[in-house]
Amino acid sequence: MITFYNHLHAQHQGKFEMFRGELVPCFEVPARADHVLAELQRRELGTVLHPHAFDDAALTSIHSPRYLHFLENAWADWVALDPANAQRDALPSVWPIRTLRSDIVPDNFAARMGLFSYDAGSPLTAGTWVAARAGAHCALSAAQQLVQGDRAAFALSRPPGHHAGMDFFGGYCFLNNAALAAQHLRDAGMERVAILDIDYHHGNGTQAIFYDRPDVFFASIHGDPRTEYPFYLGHADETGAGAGQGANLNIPLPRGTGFAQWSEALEHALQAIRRFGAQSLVVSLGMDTFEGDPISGFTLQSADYLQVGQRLAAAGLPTALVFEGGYAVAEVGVNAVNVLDGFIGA
Ligand code: OKP
Ligand code: ZN
Repeated sequence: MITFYNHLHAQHQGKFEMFRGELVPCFEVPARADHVLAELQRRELGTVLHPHAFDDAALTSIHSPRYLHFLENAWADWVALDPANAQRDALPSVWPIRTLRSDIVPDNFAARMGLFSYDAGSPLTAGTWVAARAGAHCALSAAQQLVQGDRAAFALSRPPGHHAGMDFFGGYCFLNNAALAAQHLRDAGMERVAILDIDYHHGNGTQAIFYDRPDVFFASIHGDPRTEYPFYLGHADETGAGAGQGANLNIPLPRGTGFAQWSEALEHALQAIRRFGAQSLVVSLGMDTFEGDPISGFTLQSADYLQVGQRLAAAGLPTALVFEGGYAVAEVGVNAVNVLDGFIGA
């Protein structure tokens, strides 16, 4: 299995995120991807390649032009406010919630940050655009590999993507890598594509992007949004809208859920994907279902991920695996590579 990796991911390196009224060190750090890379190389699990080149137009298949324009220029705009800003990350602090207008892009930078985001946990840094774009290219490259006939490919990208919507960032995510991969498969002629999101957190961005579409099935297994981030989406009654009715499946599970219950949910989701008749599969591969994850609540063990990989492979579809969360930094390499190992061995 080919892995696409670009060292530019490390250009996105947030310092602090807002948590319980305090700025705390970011959980989403460059070392996460580097541990996965090191473990891949240690086990000699396939080739690691630099992603193919894509032009920025590839990003507009999912994201709005005004959002991409904002993201590309955000750091320069932030530093233009005050040269001292070069030493600190940008965080939003005001948002156009219900009754406020989101159709006018404000001239004020802080107001623009709020228009295009939904939380204060996702610092925008000097290298965010460069890193996120390189990550998106990894996901597009993995999808392209399936188009060329490969059974599977892995996008080892960060920052993650599944919380990013058509025109907003949040939850450490800026560009929706899994959505871009799925759309690339559609554009290459695969008529029905499925996305399976097994990150601990609901992939609200991905769901929203495809919610009214019948051609991309979205299934997600995640911590119940009544208590878990991102809180405002991911309930079981969200089944799609309009032409997309029936093409969205949410399986929320309570904090404390272990592998036995979780893997039943996985079988349920894979069955739904089979019934949908998907021709290829994109997996939002979050490793924060691990028992030792510092911000999550499931209790999967490292060895369980071998089985996860086997079950994903058993679906029998060309599969692009896209790295998402996983914040137990010391273990994230072993856990992610166990999924790949299980997949390859199946
Ligand atoms: C991104 B991905 C922790 C609060 C939670 C947002 C979590 C985003 C997870 N202090 N902040 O789905 O792994
Ligand atoms: Zn997550």
